[in-house]
Amino acid sequence: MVSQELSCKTRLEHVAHLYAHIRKAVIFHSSISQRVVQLLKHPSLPLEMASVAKTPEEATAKIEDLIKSNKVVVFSKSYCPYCDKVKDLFKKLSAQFYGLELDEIGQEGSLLQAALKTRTGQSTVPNVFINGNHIGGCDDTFRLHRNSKLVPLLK
Ligand SMILES: N[C@@H](CCC(=O)N[C@@H](CS)C(=O)NCC(=O)O)C(=O)O
Repeated sequence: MVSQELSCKTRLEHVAHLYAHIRKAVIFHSSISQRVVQLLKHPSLPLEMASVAKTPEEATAKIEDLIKSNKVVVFSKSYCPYCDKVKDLFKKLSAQFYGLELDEIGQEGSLLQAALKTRTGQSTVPNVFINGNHIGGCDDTFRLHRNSKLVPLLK
C-alpha cells in the first residue's frame, strides 16, 4: 500500500514503477498473442518458429529457418496486389507455399523486412524463395514462369 506520508517524488517514483510493470505485462501479453495467432494460422508450424523475432539477429535466424523448412516461401503483405498475383500463381500451379504477411505481425514484420533487405538486397514484397534460393519479386517469379523455369523448380 502507498502510505499517506509518501512525498510527492516518492509517489511519482512508485507510479512510474507500477507503470513499468504494466508496460512489461502488456508487451509480454502481445508477444504471446502474436505466437498464438501464428500457431492458429499455421497449425503445421514447428513450435520454435512461432516465436516472435525481437532483434535483427533473431529476424535473420527466423528467415533462415523459414526458407530452410519450406519449399516455397512468400514474404508478403496482405494489401499488396503483386503478392496476391504471386500467391494466386502458386495456387494455380497447385504448389504449396508458406505465406507470411509482414503487415500482420506488428514490429516483427519490419524486422523481418529489414533482414530480407540485408540478405537479398530486395526491400519490396513479395519476396519469394524456392528450395532455399532467392527468386525475387512478382516480376521475377512471372519471368521464370514465362521462360518455363518455374514449374521444374516446384517439383
Ligand atoms: N516490381 C515489384 C513490385 C513490388 C512492390 O512494389 N511491392 C510494394 C507493395 S505493393 C512494396 O513492397 N512496397 C514497399 C513496402 O511495402 O515496404 C515486384 O515485381 O515484386
